[in-house]
Amino acid sequence: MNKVALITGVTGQDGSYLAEFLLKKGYQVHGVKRRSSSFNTDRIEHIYEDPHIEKRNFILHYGDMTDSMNLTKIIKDVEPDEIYNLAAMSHVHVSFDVPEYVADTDAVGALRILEAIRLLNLTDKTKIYQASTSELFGKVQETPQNEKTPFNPRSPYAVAKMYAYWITVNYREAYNIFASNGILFNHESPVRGETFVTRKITRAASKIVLGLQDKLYVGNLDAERDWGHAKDYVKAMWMILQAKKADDWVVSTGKSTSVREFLKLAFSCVGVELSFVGKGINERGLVVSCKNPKYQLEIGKEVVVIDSNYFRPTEVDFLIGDSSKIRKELAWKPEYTLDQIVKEMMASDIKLMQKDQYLQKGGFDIKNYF
Ligand code: NAP
Ligand code: G4F
Repeated sequence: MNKVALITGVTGQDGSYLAEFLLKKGYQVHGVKRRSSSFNTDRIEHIYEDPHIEKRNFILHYGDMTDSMNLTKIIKDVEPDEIYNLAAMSHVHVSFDVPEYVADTDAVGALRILEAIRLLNLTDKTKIYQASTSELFGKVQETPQNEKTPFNPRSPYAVAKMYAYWITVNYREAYNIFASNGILFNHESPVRGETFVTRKITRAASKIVLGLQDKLYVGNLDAERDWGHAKDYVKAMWMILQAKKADDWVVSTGKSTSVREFLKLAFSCVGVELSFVGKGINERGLVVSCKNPKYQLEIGKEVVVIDSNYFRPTEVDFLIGDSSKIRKELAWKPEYTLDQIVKEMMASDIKLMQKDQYLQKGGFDIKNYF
């Protein structure tokens, strides 16, 4: 019998990579997606199976983390061996605008899943992975951060995720559920949400060199993150549920890079060297050289500017993870370097923007005609 997995947040960056990964391993994969007024399934189009196919391995269910009855019914119908709870309002800055919604989705949502497992008497059958985050460390108490580092959350998102973390530990201890937290540091990819800083940069750098955008407005250039690749991190999620016992695990690369450095890396992938001048809110990124004859960028052109609207009321300045536990006990290690991640993201966005450019010049997308 194939194992059965249920993924909440299957339409997101991680959900889509995880679904692909588990299908390759022979799982039957069920995904929860929310109803939206336009298609929200771009990231899973390549693995989508039409409901009319008789024996499907990839099945989608409408659902929402704020609806206990709906989640309980899905879990009752699917009886999964493994649940990956990835659904969340995952944008830290936006969480300051919608704090109550974030608490409902990210905190109580996790409780709803755990409680459904308990009420449906699936405690011995169903393992659960909770998508915890390095944002829990917030204003860090020690460096690097590991499983024992105290939490110090700095946003409504992180506070909600802290509840989800502890309720997962509590259900493990109280009801003996195989419930584990993956405390994942930032992970990126070509399908990263467009408003997270890495993707915002790779999209903008692509548009700027193609002449489709003048400049990029960003916030805190000094922030440093431990950036890995989503593909490596979904593998860790699966490994966490294959461990001998439920536990909590830090997943990270162990290297940290500033937003400023990430910007330089992204532009350098297309032959453009940037230099930063000025301080604080007046800092700017200028073109120093452009080695790629395909792109006509003026030397000295201002391409990065600070906009204080992108600063957060409380910031997480610096994160770097110590993932020795998962490396030692589960033999996980990241395959991708940051250079490879940036190159992959830039290549993908250049391709995407070239298509946009072609369409803007009056070309047509063959897909629209059929
Ligand atoms: P993402 O791309 O933002 O995806 C979030 C997913 O959750 C999407 O499928 C979204 O649906 C769904 N969702 C949001 N609100 C929902 C609701 N009320 N009911 C049902 N589904 C809902 O996030 P990600 O980067 O893949 O991250 C996956 C998980 O890991 C999240 O819980 C995130 O907080 C956590 N995490 C991420 C990172 C990272 O660096 N990526 C690091 C640590 C932890 P739509 O597609 O319809 O919006
Ligand atoms: O890319 P970000 O928005 O990611 P952030 O806040 O680190 O959160 C991501 O990683 C967490 C794991 O640690 C996840 F739990 C969470 O769900 C999400 O996936 O911002 C990264 C840094 C921040 O310090 C931010 O202030 O980049 C800085 N930044 C500077 N300018 C910007 C911008 N961030 C965004 N989104 N947009 C900017 O213009």
